[in-house]
Amino acid sequence: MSDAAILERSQALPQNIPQMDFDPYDVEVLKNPYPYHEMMREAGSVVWIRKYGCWAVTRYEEVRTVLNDYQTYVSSAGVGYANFRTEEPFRPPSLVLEADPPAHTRARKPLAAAISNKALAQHQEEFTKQAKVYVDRALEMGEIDGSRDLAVAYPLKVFPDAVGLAPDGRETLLDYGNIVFNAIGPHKDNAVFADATKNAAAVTEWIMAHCAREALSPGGFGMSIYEFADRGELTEDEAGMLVRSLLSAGVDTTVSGIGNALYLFSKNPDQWAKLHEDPSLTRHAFEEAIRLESPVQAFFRTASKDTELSGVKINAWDKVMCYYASANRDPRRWENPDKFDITRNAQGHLAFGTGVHRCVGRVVAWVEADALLGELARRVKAIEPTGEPVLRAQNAIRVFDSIPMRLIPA
Ligand code: OVV
Repeated sequence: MSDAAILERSQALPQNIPQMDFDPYDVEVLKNPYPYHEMMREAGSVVWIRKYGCWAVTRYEEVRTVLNDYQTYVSSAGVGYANFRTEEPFRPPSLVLEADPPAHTRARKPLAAAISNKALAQHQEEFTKQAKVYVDRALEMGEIDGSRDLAVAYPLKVFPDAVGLAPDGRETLLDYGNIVFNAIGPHKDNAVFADATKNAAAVTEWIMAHCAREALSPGGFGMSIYEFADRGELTEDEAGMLVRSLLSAGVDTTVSGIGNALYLFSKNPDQWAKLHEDPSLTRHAFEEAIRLESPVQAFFRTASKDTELSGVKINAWDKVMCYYASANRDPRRWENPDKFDITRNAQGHLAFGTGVHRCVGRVVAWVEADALLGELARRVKAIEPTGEPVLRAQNAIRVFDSIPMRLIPA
């Protein structure tokens, strides 16, 4: 939509629909989003974002409703602000993320098989061993950057290893993830997106080369996707595209989840004391951490027809921004929602989404978090902040580039 068309549409909306004037992609908002989430939640069940001419849902109930109705709210027009109906997609669409059933169902199956519990069990020992290596190193250093030395270093070792990639050039995975997730936001007049995509051509070329069969070692998640091609269930190109999905979705998300957990623990020493006392709470604590500091803050859906959502008329092909991070702090759903409490039951949080698109890789995230945070829980008595954490301005992901901390050994 042109700016003029957006203005016209905004002016024509019924009086009772809350219209938001702030820019969700302003750097200041990205760095301090929660007051804006609260403002939207309190304004109404569905709000209109004037700057972009799209809807936003921020309450738990409406986010769930939209995500669970994949026929009305489709992913095939893109899960970012860009509308694939009227705009050329930024990259060839993902076969899973940017697809609807039945194509989505068919594409998801090989991904789910590649990272099934059985497949993961074969890598479990290595994930555990590497957690010891990285925690040993961190304890030796004493003062560390929780982001660089743990939240980035560990996933960037174990995940590409499990996929079957060679060790060289892995930082490119971070650059690519940063491109893909920033592309969820607006592309026009957006400095964050422009900055992330400066080297997009070279980064994309590296990624696509590493999605090829020749780049993948036997026994990894990547090669097991190519086994579907061997059986004629996927074309060679489709297999490559699904490996691209692994590489797109598998790194930044876990880097963020683990880092956000470390950040929360550094700010809440009583919660770390609890975890140290009972490391069997690790999984529970990780779920609570990603409820409160959700790696993916929001994805979009697109209305496939005229519809109504909580009494608000949505037009066919309108974009709807679904705020997982806000649903996860909705006081209508959570008691004391802004409190980090590792003993609370965080089940039902929407950090992995819900419905047919619910994160297919969450098992990998759990294995990584269990291994690394579990090892820390056993061996670290206290985590002390030694400086201010630095948040990255990112259009979709909440991630710290730096979390200075001191680890006190048990
Ligand atoms: C969940 C997710 C995020 C980013 C990319 C993809 C999936 C993909 O399939 O490429």
